[in-house]
Amino acid sequence: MKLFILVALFGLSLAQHNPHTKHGRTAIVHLFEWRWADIAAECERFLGPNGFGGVQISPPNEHIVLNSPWRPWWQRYQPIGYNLCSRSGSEGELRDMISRCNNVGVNIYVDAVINHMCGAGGGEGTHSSCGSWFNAGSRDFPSVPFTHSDFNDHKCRTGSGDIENYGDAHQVRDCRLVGLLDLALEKDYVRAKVTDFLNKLIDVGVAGFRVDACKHMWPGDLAVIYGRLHNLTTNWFPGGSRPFIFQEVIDLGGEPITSREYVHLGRVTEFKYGAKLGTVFKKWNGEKLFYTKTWGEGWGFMPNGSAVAFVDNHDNQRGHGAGGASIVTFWDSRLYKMAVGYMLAHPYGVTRVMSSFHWNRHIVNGKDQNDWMGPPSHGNGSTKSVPINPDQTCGDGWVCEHRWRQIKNMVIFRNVVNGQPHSNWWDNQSNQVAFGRGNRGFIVFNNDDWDLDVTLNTGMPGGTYCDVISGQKEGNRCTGEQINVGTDGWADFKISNRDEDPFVAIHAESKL
Ligand SMILES: *[C@@H]1O[C@H](CO)[C@@H](O)[C@H](O)[C@H]1NC(C)=O
Ligand SMILES: *[C@@H]1O[C@H](CO)[C@@H](O)[C@H](O)[C@H]1NC(C)=O
Ligand SMILES: *[C@@H]1O[C@H](CO)[C@@H](O)[C@H](O)[C@H]1NC(C)=O
Ligand SMILES: CC(=O)N[C@H]1CO[C@H](CO)[C@@H](O)[C@@H]1O
Repeated sequence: MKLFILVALFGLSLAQHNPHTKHGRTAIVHLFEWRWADIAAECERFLGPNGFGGVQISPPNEHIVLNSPWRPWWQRYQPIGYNLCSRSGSEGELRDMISRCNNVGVNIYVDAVINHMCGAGGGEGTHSSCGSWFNAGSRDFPSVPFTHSDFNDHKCRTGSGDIENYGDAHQVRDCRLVGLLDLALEKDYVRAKVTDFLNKLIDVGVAGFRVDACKHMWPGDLAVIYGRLHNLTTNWFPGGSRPFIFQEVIDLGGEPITSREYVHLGRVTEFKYGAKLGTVFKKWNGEKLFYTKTWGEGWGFMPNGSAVAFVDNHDNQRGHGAGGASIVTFWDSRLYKMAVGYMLAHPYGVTRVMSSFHWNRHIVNGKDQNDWMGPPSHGNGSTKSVPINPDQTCGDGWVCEHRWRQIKNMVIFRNVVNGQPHSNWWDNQSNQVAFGRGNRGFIVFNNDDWDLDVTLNTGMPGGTYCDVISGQKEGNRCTGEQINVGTDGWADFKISNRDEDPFVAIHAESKL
């Protein structure tokens, strides 16, 4: 009987590891701070047609609105309540986006901020995205409603009421994260309010949640909340589908709280992945690309079935969160394309691609003075929409890494090779490596300071393939370099270290 219950619980939570992507799609994109109307259009015109499996959206619920600094991106990580009007648009626009994306096979994952409300110094008034009144000082949020007894102030044992020591798991979970009012998630009332909010989104059609700040919540409280979530709506998902849960737990080692405490509840964001991959591509600490022969669990990452992998996220691309200067971002576009290409070619984890906005980066003594800057906005503070240029790039300060040819084509590569093993590894004991995915795809990197000129076993059927990095297959022609694979599967590769993109990738659907 006990064994039966254990098996049932295990099965239930494992279900929360499944992203429910459709049509064999394998990558998620974070459209950071995009407006709902733009995401809906992007699903239809770009993400669906190019095989993206889903979008992580910015928090959709009511948040604080700040003037100083002016409308920072992090105001959306300061909830005022669970009404669904935000900087990205109204509830109507949110609902319209969710159904239009679902209709083209692109899932929506909501960034769920449930650890806390706004900062203790958030003041009193109606400076919130739906205009609800609140008083941070007296812990009063009538639009939920939450009052002072719904917060952990009495439970925290530090002098300041904030987390002072990350070595103390009780502080990390019971005190305020950088002053943010910490919700008492052990209270049934608070759990019910949070669950109602998440269930409303599930019923509208979202496929799951990126759960913010999980390190700061007790796994037992999260287990209860997740356990009360509805199944996904059968309008778009098979009956009995559990929401996909991926939890933000920053664990680079050295702290008492580890990602292991959360992996049974859902997937967890693997922060070691981008920190290490950045170090390797930057060749810091004597790292070489050939050491990645054992990439994945062999590098001490969490089990494959538990991980969400990413090169950078909205925090660590601007020095917040974890990973520091080793993180590669769009600011180092040449290395970034290679690192994202490597991630998408490699079988580890559910992969998430970042899509950013530009800001006026201004680094003084290693710290970006403008790390707070919000998305491209009009003078009245409203977020600009994303214009698409004739060459398919984005305008008005939206970077749209996911539209870069090399990254978009590697998302397609990952779908084409899905389920195939990591195979035919080659390296030069330095920074030139190659590997395949069964007989469906092959990729070669030259991150050395000299040319690569080698003949390699690709494991692919003979024929002429179009390199999807220097170009792509359009109709029956190739806009980039062509690679001839012999009937024995071997092919010559030449990659100059001075190439704009010193890597080459071919796959079954890029065959001419
Ligand atoms: C989800 O679906 C499963 C399988 O159909 C069912 O047993 C379970 O009760 C459902 N859960 C909820 C919360 O509806
Ligand atoms: C790891 O998980 C991914 C995604 O769930 C899967 O496609 C892949 O085959 C797995 N890789 C390995 C090495 O088991
Ligand atoms: C803000 O300004 C933009 C551009 O002028 C305009 O389209 C938008 O409606 C304005 N929003 C509000 C809330 O006034
Ligand atoms: C250590 C090293 O650099 N080994 C080889 C790397 O690859 C090139 C050819 O691509 C060789 O010439 C190097 O000897």
